Order: sequence, then C-alpha cells, then structure tokens
Amino acid sequence: MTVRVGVIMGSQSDWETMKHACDMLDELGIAYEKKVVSAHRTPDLMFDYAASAIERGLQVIIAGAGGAAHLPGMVAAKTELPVIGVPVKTSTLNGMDSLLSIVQMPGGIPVATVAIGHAGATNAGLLAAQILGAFDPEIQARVKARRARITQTVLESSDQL
Ligand code: RP5
Repeated sequence: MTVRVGVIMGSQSDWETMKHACDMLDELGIAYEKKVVSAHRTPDLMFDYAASAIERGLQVIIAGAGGAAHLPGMVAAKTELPVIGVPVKTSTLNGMDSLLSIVQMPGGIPVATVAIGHAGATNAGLLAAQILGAFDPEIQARVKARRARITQTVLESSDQL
C-alpha cells in the first residue's frame, strides 16, 4: 500500500495523543508513516521531511506539537500539501498554548487546526481520510460507512439507559 499520510510529532511524548490519529487511519485502511520530527531540536530533519514530502508520494501531513508549537506551521511553509495541525495538551497551559500557536497562522500559509488532544488527533485522522476521499471513492465510502455505524450506535444507545 502506498504511504499517503505522514504523521509527525514534535516529541515522543506526543505519541499518547497522536496515536489516536494513527488509530483512525488504521481503522480506515489508509497507509501512513509516523515519525518524531522536532522544529527546534531537529530543524534540518523537519526541513528535509517537509521539502521531500510531495516527491515521496505523501498527500496529507498531520503534525502534532505542544507548547510553542511551531512544527505544523513550519512544515506547512515548506510543502504545498495540506497540513493538519494537532495541538497537544500541555501540563502548564492545558494546550491553549499549543492551540494558539498552531491556529494563528498569518494569512497565506494555512494549517487546518483541530481540537486540543485526543479528539483533535482522532479528527485529524478523519480529516485526512476525507481529504483523500474527495479523490478516492473507496476511502470516501469507508468514511461514509463509519458515519452510518456511529449513527446506528447513537440510535441504539437509548436502549442501554
Ligand atoms: C514540543 O514540546 C513537543 O511537541 C512536545 O509536545 C513538547 C514537550 O516535549 P518533551 O519535553 O516532552 O520532549 O516540542
């Protein structure tokens, strides 16, 4: 399977959050790669990763980081691929720092920013699938089927009350 999504994170400590994006990609049968790439600790690696992403066949990048979270924005600056930013929850400011760092991109270089933490990472995986699904009916059908399952679960949940 061709690797179509790159999941990167600023630190190994972000994995607890970012694994939820990977879980979603696994569930939807989308091939991805995952890697720790730090904007401030491995800036050259970050540069190379983003600059080579298109030629390596990636179609979407999911980038998670916490604190002064410049990874998604810096990666977005070096590739024309869509970049989805996941603000990782921090112990000091609960991820508000991450959220504002990622979401407040100046006009011109977008980062599609999702919610802080687990839900955001899950939605990042889904959003990547939906972006790919716009050009791939099979993936779109899987997203649709997943939504139908969720709907059914909610409809049946009243029975458990
Ligand atoms: C950021 O600093 C990472 O994205 C991580 O969320 C945060 C803390 O990193 P560690 O100190 O846990 O490596 O670069």
